Amino acid sequence: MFDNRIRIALGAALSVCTMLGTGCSDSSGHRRELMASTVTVENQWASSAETGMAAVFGTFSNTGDHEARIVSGESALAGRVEVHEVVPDGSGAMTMRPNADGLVIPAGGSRELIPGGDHLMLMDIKEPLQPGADVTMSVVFEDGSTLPMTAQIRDFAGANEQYTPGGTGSGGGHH
Ligand SMILES: [Cu+2]
Repeated sequence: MFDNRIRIALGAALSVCTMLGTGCSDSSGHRRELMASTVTVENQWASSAETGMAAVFGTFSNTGDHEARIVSGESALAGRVEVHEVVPDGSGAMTMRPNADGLVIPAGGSRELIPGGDHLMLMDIKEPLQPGADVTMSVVFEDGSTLPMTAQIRDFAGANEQYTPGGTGSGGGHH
C-alpha cells in the first residue's frame, strides 16, 4: 500500500516536470530551459508547390539566456524537413543545401528566414501545397524539444536556387 503511494507520487512529479518542459535539471544539475520554451515564430509562410519540395520562411525570436538551435522539423505533409542554407555554387549561381549546423537563434535575439537565405525545407511533400491554405508543422531543436507552427502557403516562384542534397551524389532538383 505505502510503496504504491510513493511510486504514484513520484510518477506524478516526473510527468509534471516533463509536461511543463521548463525548469527541470539536466544531467549536470544546472537548470536549463528547453529551447522550444523560449522561442516564438512570427510571419511564417511556405512557398506553394505541386510536388517535390517547399521552402518555409519566418522570424524566430529567442527570449532565453541560451542560444536555441533548430536541427530539423516534422510535418505530416512532408517526408522530412531539412534546415537549408544558400551558398554560391562556384559558377555564379546560388545553390541551397542542408546545413549540418542547423539554425541558431541567439540568446535574446532573433533569426529571420527569407527567400535567398536560410530556410526550412519540406522535402517529398505528400500533397500539393495550395496558396491560401496552411501547412501545420513543427521545428525540432537540438535538445529534442519541438515548437509547433502553422505556415500560410503563398504563391512564390522561388529565388531559383538549385538543390544540392547533403552527402549523396547529384540529383538535385531544378526549379
Ligand atoms: Cu531549400
